[in-house]
Amino acid sequence: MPNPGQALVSILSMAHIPCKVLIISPVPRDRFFQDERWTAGVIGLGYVGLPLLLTAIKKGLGGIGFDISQELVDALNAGRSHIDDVSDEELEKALADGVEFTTDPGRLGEADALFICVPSPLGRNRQPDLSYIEAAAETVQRVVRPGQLVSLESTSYPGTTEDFVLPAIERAGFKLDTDEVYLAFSPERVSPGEDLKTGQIPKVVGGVTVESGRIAEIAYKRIVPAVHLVSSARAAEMTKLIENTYRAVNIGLVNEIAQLAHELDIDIWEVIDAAATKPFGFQAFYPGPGVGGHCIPLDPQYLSWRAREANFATRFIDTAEQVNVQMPLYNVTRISDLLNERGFPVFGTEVLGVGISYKANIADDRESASIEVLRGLAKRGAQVSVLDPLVGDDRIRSHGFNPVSADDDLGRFAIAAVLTDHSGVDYERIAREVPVVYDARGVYRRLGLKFDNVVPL
Ligand code: SAJ
Repeated sequence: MPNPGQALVSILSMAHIPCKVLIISPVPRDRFFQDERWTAGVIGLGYVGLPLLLTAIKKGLGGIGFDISQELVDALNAGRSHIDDVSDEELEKALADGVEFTTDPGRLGEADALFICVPSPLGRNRQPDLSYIEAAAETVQRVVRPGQLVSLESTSYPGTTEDFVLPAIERAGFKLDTDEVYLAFSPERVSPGEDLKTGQIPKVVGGVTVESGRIAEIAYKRIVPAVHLVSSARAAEMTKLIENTYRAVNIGLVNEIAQLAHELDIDIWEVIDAAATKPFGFQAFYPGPGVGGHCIPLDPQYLSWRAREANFATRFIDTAEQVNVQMPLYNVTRISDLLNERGFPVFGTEVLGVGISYKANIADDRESASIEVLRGLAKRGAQVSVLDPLVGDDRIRSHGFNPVSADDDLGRFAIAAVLTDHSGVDYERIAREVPVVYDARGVYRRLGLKFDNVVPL
C-alpha cells in the first residue's frame, strides 16, 4: 500500500495538477533506496524490462510493471511469459510475491524508481527512432513525483536522457535533486541465450547530476551484484554503444578477412582457432551469414548518426556496417557457386537451411541474417526448406519457407546450408544424407566432424 503522500501525489499528477508539495520523506533518499523495501516501476515489459522487474522482486523489492499492450499484461497476470529468459514458473512465483502488471500508467506514481525499458529501433532510413522513449518520457511526466528515481535503460545515443527524459520531468514542474527527483541512464546488457542473466550482470550507471548518479548507484545495488558508477548519463550511454560497436566492428573485420582467406585458399576457422591460442591480446570473433538481432546491427547506427550531427565521420562503424550488411549476399553467392560446381541451377533446386534464428540456441529470429540468406536463394528460384528445432513451423512458414523436422528424409536436398548453429541438431546425419553441406558457422570443425562434402564459409 503506497504511503498517503505517494497516493496524494499520484492522484494530483494523474489530474495533471503540478504538485510542488515536497514529500519530505522521513528517510533520506539514499538511505531509503539502501535500506527500505521500495517499489520498482518498469515501463516496457519486453526482454529487458520483464527480467529486470522479476529480479527486483527476487531481491525482496516491490514491483509494478507497466506496458501499453493489454494482451501482454493480461498474459503476464495469467502467469504466461513471452520471454525465453523468463519461465512461467518464475512468473508465477513473482505474482505470488506481489508483482503487479498494469496498463494503467497512474500506478507508476506508487513506484519509487521508474526504469524505462522500451525499444530503441531504427527508422526507415536507419536513423534512430526514439518514438518509444518519447512516449515513455510522457508517461514519466504524468506520474513523476518527489522521491522518485527515473532511469533510462534503452540503448540510445549520448544525450538522449538529458534531451528527452529531463525535459519531461521539468515539464511536470520538478527540478532534479532539489525536488528529490533523480535521473540516470543505465544500459541494459541482456544477451538472449547468455548463461548470465539480468541479476548476475554488473550494471553501469551515470546520473544527469552527481546526486542522481549516487542515488541510482545505491538503488541498482539492491538489484544487481555490482554497479559501476560513471560521471554522467552521457558517459553511460556511450559505454553501451562502445560495447556493441566493438562487437559489430570486430565481426565486420573477421567477415572481411574470411572472404579474403577464401580467395587465398586459407581455412579461416583454422586460423581463428590458432590465433585464439594466444593467452592475451586476441578475442575470437567468427564470420557467418551476417549480423542479426536487435542490438549489434542497430546500436552502432545510433552512434554514427549522433556523430554525423557533430560533423564527425565514424569510418570504422560505417565500414563494418558495409561489410556486415553484405554478408548475406556473400553467402548466397557461395552457396550458388557450390550448386553450380555440381551442375545445379539455383532455380528450382531444393535447398535445406539449417537454423534461422539470429544466433545459436535461441528462438529469436529478429533481423536474422540467416533468413536473409535464404530469402536471397528463394529470390533466385530455389525451393527453400528449413530445419530449426527452436523456431516453430508456423514462424518458418511465415518467412515463406517449408519447415522440415529432424526425422524427415533429407535425400531430396541438393545442398544444406548451416546458417545458425544450434546445439542438438544431428549435423552428422545431414552430412551423410545431403550431397554437399555449406557450413557458414564452422560447426563441423568445432564438433570435430570430418566430412569431404562439408564446405566451410
Ligand atoms: N555474431 C557473429 N560472429 C561473432 C559473434 C556474433 O557473426 O563472433 C553474430 C551473431 O550470430 C548474431 C549477431 O552477431 O547474429 C549478434 O549476436 P551477439 O551475441 O553478438 O549479440 P546479441 O545481439 O545477442 O547481444 C548483444 C550483447 N552485447 C555484447 O555482448 C556487448 C548483449 O550483451 C547486449 O545486451 C545486447 O547485444 C543488447 O541488448 O544490446
